[in-house]
Amino acid sequence: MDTIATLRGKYLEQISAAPDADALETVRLAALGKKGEISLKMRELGQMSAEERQSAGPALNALKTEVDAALKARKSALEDAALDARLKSEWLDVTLPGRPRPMGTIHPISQVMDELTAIFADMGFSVAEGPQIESDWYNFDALNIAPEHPARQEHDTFFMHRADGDNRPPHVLRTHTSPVQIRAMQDQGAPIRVIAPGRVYRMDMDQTHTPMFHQVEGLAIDRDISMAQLKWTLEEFCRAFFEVDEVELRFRASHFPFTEPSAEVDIRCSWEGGQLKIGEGKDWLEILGSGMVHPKVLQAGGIDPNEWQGFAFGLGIDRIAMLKYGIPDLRAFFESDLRWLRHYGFASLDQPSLAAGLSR
Ligand code: 2NM
Repeated sequence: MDTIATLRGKYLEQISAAPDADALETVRLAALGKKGEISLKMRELGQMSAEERQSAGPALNALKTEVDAALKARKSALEDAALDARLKSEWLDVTLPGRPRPMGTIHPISQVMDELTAIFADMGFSVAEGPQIESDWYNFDALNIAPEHPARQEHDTFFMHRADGDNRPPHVLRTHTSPVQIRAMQDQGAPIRVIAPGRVYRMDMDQTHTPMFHQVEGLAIDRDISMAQLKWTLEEFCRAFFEVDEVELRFRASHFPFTEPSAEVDIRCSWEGGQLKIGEGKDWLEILGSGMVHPKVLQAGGIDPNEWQGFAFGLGIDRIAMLKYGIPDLRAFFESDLRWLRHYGFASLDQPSLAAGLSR
């Protein structure tokens, strides 16, 4: 049997040489485990004479305490070393620049729609939406567009296919957002103030026309609404949209089936060096159509024309987007060319609000 001094030397050396927690545990079991060498020695105390026990007891106890302490110290030294190693291998340089990620942009048409909506919302208009495939009643009849009107002929409007023998009137791709206004009148009644922005379709394709384009129409019905309020509303809109202090509008008599009287509206501008300036100059730019809603159209919307009257207007979103942001070619709007979208697109976190100012 080893002496206490031998045991002490052996285990303290094994403890300090243990390379990791597993090895250290093996040493602990060999020394202090249930069948460990020191534990067995302590059990032998019972068979000793009182004299022997008096010298061996305290010595063994001291040995046990010392080995125990050495195990604990080694354990914490190994843990410290492991943590140091992790910190060395897992460090992170938080000063490195971020990796750039490709970012999408807001399409100019979406941007302009959001701008329009913010401006008209501020004037008390809500937004209405409706189907892009319409019955010909909502798209034409309700708007006082007679069956013989050129817009109802095959070459202007996209008609949906009907099965042979199905003689119901055809559905069409809406040619304007006016059917949304009819639906809004039917749903909400009078008084009403709505705008209807969205896609419309006409069979037209050249330098300045695409078969799908975007329109916003406005409608305000009340007991005593006149062209005076129409004029103020449109001036206020143009001032906010083009971000100029003064605008001048010119109303030219015109004709639409759904309004009476009707007016086309021009805005004063100048073109100098290819640069458009709104609100000053000698030129006029046609920007929208408008008028007082025809009594038959009010009737189609379920509103009594003897009690109510109001104005309506319509303008092309694509065109005013081109004017405001200097975009030269209409067709590029719908080509999904990423270079074009990055150039003319808007940052997604830079959305229009009247408080922030409308432009970037
Ligand atoms: C325009 C010109 C004039 C218009 C009419 C209506 C409705 F449904 F309320 F009668 N909405 N929009 C209208 C009037 C549209 O676009 C050039």
